[in-house]
Amino acid sequence: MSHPFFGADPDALLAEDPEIAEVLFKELNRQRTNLQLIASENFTSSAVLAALGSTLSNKYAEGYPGKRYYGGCEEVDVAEEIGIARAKALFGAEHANLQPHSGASANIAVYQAFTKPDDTVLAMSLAEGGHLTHGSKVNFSGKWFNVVSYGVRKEDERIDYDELERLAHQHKPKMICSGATAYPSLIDFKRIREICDAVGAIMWVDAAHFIGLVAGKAIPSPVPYADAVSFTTHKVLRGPRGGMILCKAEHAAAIDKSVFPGMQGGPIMSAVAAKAVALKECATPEFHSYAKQVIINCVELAKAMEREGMRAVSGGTETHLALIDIRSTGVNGKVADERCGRSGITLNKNAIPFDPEKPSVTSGIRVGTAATTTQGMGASEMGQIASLIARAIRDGEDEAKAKEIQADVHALTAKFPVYPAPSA
Ligand code: DSN
Repeated sequence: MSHPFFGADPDALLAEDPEIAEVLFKELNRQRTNLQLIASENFTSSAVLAALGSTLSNKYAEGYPGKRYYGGCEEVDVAEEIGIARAKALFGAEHANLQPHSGASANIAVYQAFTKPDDTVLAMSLAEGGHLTHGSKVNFSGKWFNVVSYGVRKEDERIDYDELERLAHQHKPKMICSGATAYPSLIDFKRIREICDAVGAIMWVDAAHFIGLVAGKAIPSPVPYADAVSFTTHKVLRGPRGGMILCKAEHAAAIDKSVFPGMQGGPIMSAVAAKAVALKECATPEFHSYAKQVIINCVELAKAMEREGMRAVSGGTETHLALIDIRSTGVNGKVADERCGRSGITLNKNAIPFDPEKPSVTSGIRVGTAATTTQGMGASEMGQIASLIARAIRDGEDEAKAKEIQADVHALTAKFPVYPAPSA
């Protein structure tokens, strides 16, 4: 292939739709110049973006490789087969399904494969770090299932495994879910497997946040223990926006049927191909070093936030994210989020365990190091980032001071450019 032209042409977009081209231009500029600290975001490679913006987007491919409901799937079949093989090899999984459009879609498929409406499911409370799809009352999971929640201990803000075990014996859930969106510590999957076995529950791990660290061999894997592991592909894993499910061979047919035709129609084959590209990148020594550095950076960032007078929930982090209790600043999470945004720092307000504030206000912020580590930042930059966040929380209401902080943010990010500079 000497002419790597796959159909996507920026010049065509510029000529045909300058309004949308301008959005793309400005978003690239925002990502290059501001600090990206949202723990669930990252910068994919240009190779992943090329697969995503390709003609594979045009193809209907309902079904699975070799068993499609449409003709002309011979090329996309190859992409999906390569992706499945890479996922199985990378994670040592018995089966992989790359078709879920998102993490929530993957989770719906897991519920449907293993449970029926009104069944009891044990999952981590959203207020203490879980996810909407783990039983929130405003989500299908909380509406259709009897979800019993477990949480963290007050004294150390780590999962209360004894409570989890007690609840499992009391409620006899059909399925136990572990995994969270705002939990900085490692999860004891062996202990959860033992609890599942004792009560005959399916063990489901929603690994969306940390699967990239598992892929990079930086933290222990849930795959040997779990019946099914669902996740998004765009967080530390650094793939395209989308979902994926790994499972034991005995559950392969149930999971595949649950994804299609149970929950989705045609897969987005450009996203499936882009997932395959990301999985290849994850198997490299460079990605392994990256995953380890993400954690080193986050540990440093949490320590630096403590030096700035704020408290890291659970005493720090063992992963890619830290949850910071900012009550000492006298500013709530909502206001801190807004002040940081005004200062060129993108992060999110987040409830801390036993938060006295409403979920729309919160007493904390969540910070992650997936994106800044992709940029090449190291431990020494984490101190600067903590100081910029502290300045923004303190002074970001004042427009002139917010501009000063923004200028310092831009000076830092200019040293670590992501993607080639756009030419206007
Ligand atoms: N929205 C994601 C997060 O930020 O953690 C979870 O789905």
